[in-house]
Formats: sequence, C-alpha cells, structure tokens
Amino acid sequence: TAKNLKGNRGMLIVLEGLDRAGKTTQCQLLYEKLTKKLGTDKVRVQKVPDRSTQIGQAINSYLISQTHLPDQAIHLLFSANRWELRDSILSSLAAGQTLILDRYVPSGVAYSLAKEVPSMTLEWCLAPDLGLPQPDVTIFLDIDPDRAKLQTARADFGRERYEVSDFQAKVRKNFKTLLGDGANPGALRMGKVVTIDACQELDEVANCIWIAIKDLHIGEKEIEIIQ
Ligand code: DGP
Ligand code: NA
Ligand code: NA
Repeated sequence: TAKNLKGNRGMLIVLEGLDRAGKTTQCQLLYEKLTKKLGTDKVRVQKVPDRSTQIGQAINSYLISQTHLPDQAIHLLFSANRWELRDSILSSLAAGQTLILDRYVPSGVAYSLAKEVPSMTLEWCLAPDLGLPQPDVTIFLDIDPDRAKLQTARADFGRERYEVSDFQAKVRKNFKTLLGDGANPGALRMGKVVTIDACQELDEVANCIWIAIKDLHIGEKEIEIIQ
C-alpha cells in the first residue's frame, strides 16, 4: 500500500458534501494519516473556495450576504477561484505531494444547479470548469441536511447564504446525480467516486475514507483534465 501511495506524482483527493457533513474534520484526519505514511511535506490540504485571494474575498462577501451578485456572476467567480488554484494543484502533484481538496468542481455544479435558474443548466454550470485537473478519487460524505444541522461542531451554522435546509436538500440530490448513487454512474467524471454515510461516528467515517484511498493505484498515470 505504501508503495502505491508513493507513485511518481501525488494523488488528487477530493472530499465533497453538504455544509456540516464533516468535510473539514475528515480532511484533517486524512491529512494526519497520510503524513504518517508519506511524510509531512508529502501531503497538503486546500480549502476550496480559497477565501484568501481577491476573488475569494468577493466570494466570502457574497456568502455572508455583504454583497449581492447575479447567480451567474457568483458561479463564475467560484470557478475562477478554482482556476486560480490550478497551478499550485499541478505543481504539488508533480512534486510528489498528495493534495486533499476540501470541495471542488462537484460543489460548483451542485450548489448552482440547486438555485433552479432555467438558463443555468448542468452543461452551463460545468463549462467554466472544463480543463481543470481531474481528481483521482472523490469522496462524497453523504448526510441528511436535518442531521447535519444538528451536528454540534459548528455553532455558526445557518449564518451563510446557502445554509438553509430546503436548499441543502436540493444540493444533496444534485451531488447524488452528479457523482452517482450506488449502481448509477454520475454525470461528472471525478475519478473513482465513493459515497460514505457521514452520519456514522467520526472514526468510522475516517476508516471508510482510508479504505477508499489506501489501495488506489496511480502508478505512472498522468493527471487527467476535466472534459
Ligand atoms: P465552505 O467554505 O466549504 O463552507 O463553502 C462555502 C459555501 O459555498 C458552502 O455553502 C458551499 C458553497 N460553495 C462551494 N463551492 C461552490 C461553488 O463552486 N459554487 C457555488 N454556487 N457554491 C459553492
Ligand atoms: Na459552509
Ligand atoms: Na470548503
């Protein structure tokens, strides 16, 4: 297993899910496990959106309802924020550093589609992200939005724009359509896709994630792009 994880390039791992599904905690736990195996300089976590850039700050203002933007404009800003990360994603992988992304393209499509703006079709939503690096594995932490709301980890839930149960239920449905649900393949190609029940205990979820990635063979395979 250690050998598989030590391929020529790093692995691109994406964790996805609703607000409060436990992504950030699980990214940290996975980071710790992987660093034990690979070394601290061989693993990195990146939050997406990255709120530290100028575009990220514009996204943050929108999310905390300090600014208003048309749905199309904010959609494109989220995508631009991922494009800003592209070079650092690729250079990490090339340097043999495994990268864990806390959200990525599936969030981009799932959240915008949930707004149900007729002109913002799946094709329209995905278009600006075409050409970005494609993950090796995408882990969907699936949780019922009402259960997520009850989780105590984040007392500030509900403060941001999308943190409303009805909206989250639509996002969840979109994630399932986009990433696949059991036997049904998803509409997006995001590498190996694994859905995990995020209502389980933290350690149980962490175990499931580990099982999903530990035997992944990337070998000599170059990173693909989303098309
Ligand atoms: P987070 O920092 O992980 O809490 O994400 C911020 C919020 O923005 C969260 O409600 C999910 C949502 N979000 C993340 N990425 C995108 C995106 O690309 N498009 C849209 N519309 N929403 C996104
Ligand atoms: Na959030
Ligand atoms: Na995030």
